[in-house]
Amino acid sequence: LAIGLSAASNALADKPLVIGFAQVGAESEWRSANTASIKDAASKAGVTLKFSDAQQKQENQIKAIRSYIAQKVDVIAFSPVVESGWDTVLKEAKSAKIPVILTDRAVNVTDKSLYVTFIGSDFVEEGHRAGRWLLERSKTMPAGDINIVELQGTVGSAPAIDRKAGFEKEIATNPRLKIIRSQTGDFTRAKGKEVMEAFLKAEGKKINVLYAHNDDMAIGAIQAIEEAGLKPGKDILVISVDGVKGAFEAMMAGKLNVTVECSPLLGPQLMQVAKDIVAGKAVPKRITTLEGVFPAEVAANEFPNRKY
Ligand code: GYE
Repeated sequence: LAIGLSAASNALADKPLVIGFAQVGAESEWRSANTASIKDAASKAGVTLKFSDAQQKQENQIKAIRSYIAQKVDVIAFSPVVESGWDTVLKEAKSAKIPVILTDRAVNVTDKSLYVTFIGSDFVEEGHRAGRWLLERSKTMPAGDINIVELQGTVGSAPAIDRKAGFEKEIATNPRLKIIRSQTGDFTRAKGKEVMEAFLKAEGKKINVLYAHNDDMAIGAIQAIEEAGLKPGKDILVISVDGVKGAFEAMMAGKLNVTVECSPLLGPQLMQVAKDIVAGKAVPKRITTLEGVFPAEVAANEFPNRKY
């Protein structure tokens, strides 16, 4: 590891580890589960956690990171709202010799030494999985175009960029599958509903499929579909990502067709990795979360096993 922690590591044996965590916000069920996982894991690991909520604004996250630098925390961890614009503040952390761990979302920096490791899902793969489910399903659908509307996550965020790219690449293998509208719903239920209303107004019954980058937007959109007098899950197939309880409930009600799992339970891994870094152990640059795909057919069986 390039980051110098030599003197610090001895003293740390008796002092609890202090981690400053800059969270994205509280925009979704996923995010609430992620926050709970981090807080819970910190207390179980005897870690002192300083926690801030950026309300989905990069400037708030930058401020929080600067305050953690000023407070000389042992480790800074954060889930970057968007991918770009982190070079300056990460350089400040590096000069202060505070190791940085990215959780959940990636950053776009040319100097990869600005963070130690990135723990989180493979969002491109999630997009592929969503696309693959639709490719299979399309075999049973009547001939002709299959018109898709897409609800994107937060503009410029890693999951929105990657889930879009993976899905597009996958469905490009079948020319019947066409994305006719695509807009951000900022990962929230309210925006998901609002944007779906606009899609329905513009395209009406032409819409065959909704692909939402997270469950919350899908759940908001399901309401819009019902209010328009259509049946979500039947008249319009609904595909989303995360696998939160609300998605399983929607699947059991027949309103959501499939959710691609993305685990928010990153807390225990984060605490372990932070301790390893401070102890001077080498950690992998990329730690990928393992996850599955849950179609509606298995929802009732899986529901009791869901942890978020
Ligand atoms: O899918 C969404 C949340 O970054 C993976 O952020 C996370 C995403 C998650 O708001 O629900």
